[in-house]
Amino acid sequence: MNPIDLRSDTVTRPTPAMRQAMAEAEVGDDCYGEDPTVNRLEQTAAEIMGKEAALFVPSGTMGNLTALLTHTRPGEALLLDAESHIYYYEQGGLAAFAGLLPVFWDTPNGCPSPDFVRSMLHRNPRMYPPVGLVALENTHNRRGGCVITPEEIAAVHAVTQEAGVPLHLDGARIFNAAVALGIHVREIARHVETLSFCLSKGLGAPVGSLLAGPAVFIDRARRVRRRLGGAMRQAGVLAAAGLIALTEMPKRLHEDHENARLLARRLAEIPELGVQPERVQTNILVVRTERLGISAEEVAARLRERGVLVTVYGPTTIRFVTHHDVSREQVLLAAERAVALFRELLSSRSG
Ligand code: TLP
Repeated sequence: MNPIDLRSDTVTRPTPAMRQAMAEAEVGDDCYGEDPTVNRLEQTAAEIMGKEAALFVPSGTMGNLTALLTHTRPGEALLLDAESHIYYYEQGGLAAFAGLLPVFWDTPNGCPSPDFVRSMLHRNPRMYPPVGLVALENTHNRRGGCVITPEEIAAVHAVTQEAGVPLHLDGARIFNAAVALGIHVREIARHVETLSFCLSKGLGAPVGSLLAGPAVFIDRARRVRRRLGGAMRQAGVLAAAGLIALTEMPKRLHEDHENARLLARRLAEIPELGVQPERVQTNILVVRTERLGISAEEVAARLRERGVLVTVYGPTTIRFVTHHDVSREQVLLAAERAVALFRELLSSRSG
């Protein structure tokens, strides 16, 4: 019996259409700018995001790191959310490679107040390192896939623009945000100078992310990507899958959101978990496990024994993510198994 894999939307396999497009892709050496499929992917991505240009990179991590290195200089401060992916999960690249000092806000949906940003951008330069970049994340991974609205981003952008500091968006799941808000991704992207976004998460491509922004920025980012070893050759085989991800897959993301909400409703039958289904906006559900009486690691191990895979997100939190490769039936089955396990754990505690 195959386990129901809810660890991440990164676990999806390429669809048959993607595999066929990969097999048939027209390719060339992208370091000479001669891969027609990569060029088409970059142009399509730029158009969709309403930016002048885009750059194909192997991962979301490299997209973010390339943005940091292109926008900033060592010793500057990077202003970002305390729970952001750039800080938590990118192996300290901001410090190790970009020499940046992280300075945080900490808000429920990961979006700072414009006043806070203004105060940080106008600190005494004789005392504090200058802020070289402000970075947002939408949807927000560690905060449970929540969404920031274009209005919230625009309010922050007004402040960063006034101070002449660029605003970058880690939009790994920007399509999930747009679907949840019922708007075009461009409506989100227009309020930031640059953004990275992933083809390999909810959109189902096997590999690849894009960094989009002004043409002069992308020219410089292309050299940074090369420095990082991220310049590829006949990458059209990957871009071919990416084009399908970008153009075909966003329209089904609402199914993942509905499934996550369904899962949350089932788990909410156990009040000890504190799940609030109405707060599930996209395809991510973070659940607190402290009242189950065992560690999150153990909860994940026990779920695995029952054929449900989740990610441990902290000592007392686990994460479920819905995606293209799990059906509604599988999500309901996973919920049923999880509820049964949690009930057993609670009754053995009270008994
Ligand atoms: N996130 C992964 C893990 O690294 C946690 C996941 O399973 O969710 N930004 C955000 C918001 C992300 O969630 C991720 C991946 C990335 C960037 C990095 O993308 P990759 O894995 O392609 O480097």
